[in-house]
Amino acid sequence: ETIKSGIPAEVPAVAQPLAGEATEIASNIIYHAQYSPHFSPFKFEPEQAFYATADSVRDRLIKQWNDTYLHYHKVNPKQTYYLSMEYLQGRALTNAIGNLDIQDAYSDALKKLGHELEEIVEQEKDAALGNGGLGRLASCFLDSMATLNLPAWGYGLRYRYGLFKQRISKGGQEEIAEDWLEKFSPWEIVRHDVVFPIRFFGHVDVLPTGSRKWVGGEVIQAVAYDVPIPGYKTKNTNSLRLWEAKACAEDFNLFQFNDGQYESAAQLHATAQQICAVLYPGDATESGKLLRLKQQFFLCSASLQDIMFRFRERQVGKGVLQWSEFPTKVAVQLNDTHPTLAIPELMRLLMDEEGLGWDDAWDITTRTIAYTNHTVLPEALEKWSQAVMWKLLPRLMEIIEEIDKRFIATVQSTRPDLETKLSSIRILDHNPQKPVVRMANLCVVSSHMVNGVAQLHSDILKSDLFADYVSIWPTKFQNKTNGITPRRWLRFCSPELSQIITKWLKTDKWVTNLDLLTKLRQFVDNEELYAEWESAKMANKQRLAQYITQVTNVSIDPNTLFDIQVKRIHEYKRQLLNILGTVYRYKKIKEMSPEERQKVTPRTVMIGGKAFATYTNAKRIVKLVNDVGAVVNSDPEVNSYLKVVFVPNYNVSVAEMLIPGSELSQHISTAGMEASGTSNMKFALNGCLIIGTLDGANVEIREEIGEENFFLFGARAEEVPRLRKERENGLV
Ligand code: GPQ
Repeated sequence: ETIKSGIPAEVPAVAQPLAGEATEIASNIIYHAQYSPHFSPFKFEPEQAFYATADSVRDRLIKQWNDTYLHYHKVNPKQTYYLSMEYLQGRALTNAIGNLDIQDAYSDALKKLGHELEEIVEQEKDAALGNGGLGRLASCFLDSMATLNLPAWGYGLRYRYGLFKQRISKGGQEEIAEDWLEKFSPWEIVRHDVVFPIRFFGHVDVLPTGSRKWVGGEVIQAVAYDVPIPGYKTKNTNSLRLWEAKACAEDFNLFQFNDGQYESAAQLHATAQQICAVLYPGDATESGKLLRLKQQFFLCSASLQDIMFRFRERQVGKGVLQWSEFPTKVAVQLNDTHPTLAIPELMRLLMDEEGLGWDDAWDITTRTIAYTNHTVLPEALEKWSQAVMWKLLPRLMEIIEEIDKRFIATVQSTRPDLETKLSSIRILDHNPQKPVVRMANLCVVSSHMVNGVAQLHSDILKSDLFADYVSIWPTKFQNKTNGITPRRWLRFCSPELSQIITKWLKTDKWVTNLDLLTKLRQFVDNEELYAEWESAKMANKQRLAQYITQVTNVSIDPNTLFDIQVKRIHEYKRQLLNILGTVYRYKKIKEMSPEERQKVTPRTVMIGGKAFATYTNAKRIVKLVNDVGAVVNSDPEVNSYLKVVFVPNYNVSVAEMLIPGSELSQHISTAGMEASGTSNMKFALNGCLIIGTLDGANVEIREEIGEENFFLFGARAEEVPRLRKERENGLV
């Protein structure tokens, strides 16, 4: 009735005969457009169509997700929990219907409702709850673990404002708050039934039994928001559980409120709201540092309480609760040191809440926790002020002190040769200027496994950063080279190329097994394949050129070579080297005769990425790229041979457009500094050539694709210290 009376003519009545599954989907979309209470039911423009479509996909996800939960509840397997302060999920609609394998039916259903799927997916905002590689890795792992049918959940924080939106003005980069929840996210399920208390501040009481208890301070509630993570062509649907902070109703002081003291009446509510307000709050101030530490503990405490709750739930009916079984059912992986507090928090929960002794709790904790290191840059290794930790987390600090004390005692009794190294390998750094806790040291001492993220990086960890620990625990350190999901980064972002690969391999199994791509080698001389490949690349380049023109106002010729460097702006990643090289190229072209210019391969240089808001040099580089672009692009002598654009607001969705249209990509960090890099893998997967240094995963990619397909340059990691010294001493 509502449809007949109110909805504009372009929405067909549901009764229209539609074909098969598409019919059902279309009715379901219409149902959501009418009965989901987000919008007026009288409009069905792309925005409403997106939310209604997402709601209908969500129904399917929830079904699978519930079935998966029940299945694992019954089977009770060992489950993996990935703890990460960052998830760079991007958009979810294409991924969800692709993984559910219902793309064609949705596309048909939307067509019948007067919309194109390609247009509808563009309505979705990116969920950017991360900064860069580390956050995107977490999201890729979630997709891959679900696809591999692993019981694996992610835990994170539900930031209100994720990574900022980058706007480019005359002065360079401007940061604007990105409100990804402005309307709402159709993918999350708020779990009013999953709530845990999180304590901050307060003090430690010693009970008559001698056991200790953290009391007082402020208690904030962690509420779970679940995001279903579907695997590709499987029913397995895992959870990304994001915590949101809120205060209890009891903490609202009605008396004060009625007395007109509105702010103090809702004090704790305001404090709670700050916790998940922003991803990576600026930590230049003391209050900023405190807030960041609060976020980290909030994630760790809520996640561990939840994991222990589930362990208990699944042990019910299986006799006496055996905490010693915990590590056979639970693996907790720390995504860098940001969730390190999971270590002392697990100790605390086992001892103070479950009544275990130190030795049992320590055994369980170390067998449960493993740590991934993502950097060797000293400025990126987390250190927290002991004073701040004592104030905010007094019981955890006691436990950390005890871990430190016991570690020192063990080293002194078993490894007297390490006496001189003790001050650097112990956890607490008592330097009088600023006593700190070294989080990486706490992780290494308390984990059963430590890994780096590419072979070279893991080797450097062993030979350098963690060398002394290797002599204590020779088998603790290993390598796990990063990876990417081939679904998002090839199958869905380049349907054109995917179709060609599937056609020539006569199977689409490569989507879950990339090794099969080597079988394309048998067609290495096949002209027909080349022609198809080229036309797919051209289609992607045209789409990209159109996008770049739209966001920069610079016209782009898709027949030029697309030379791309996109990643966070950082001095070690050397965007500066790229842009100086481009200036050199510009000057060379300028000096050429018209005949010489005919021989130049016309090129479009694209550089994109966000600079951390307070990182001055990175922001200068952004401005420089933009300024160089302004000169080059307006020079009529050169601009048909060279154009330079800064791609604004680089994010997951922009990457999905750039990477399929790339022909040459730059991964030119100083060797030894980029732990792995992961966009290099995405470019290579899309048939893009790489110019790069022997750094991070470049080394392994080069081995895989062949030296002849890799433009290698620059010093090797082991040469860098000498070269640096020579230059510092003015020898070169
Ligand atoms: N990475 Cl420590 C981040 O993106 N953020 C961080 O805070 C740290 C590392 C990156 C690293 O720079 C890349 O080389 C890796 O490929 C990526 O983590 C994932 O391991």
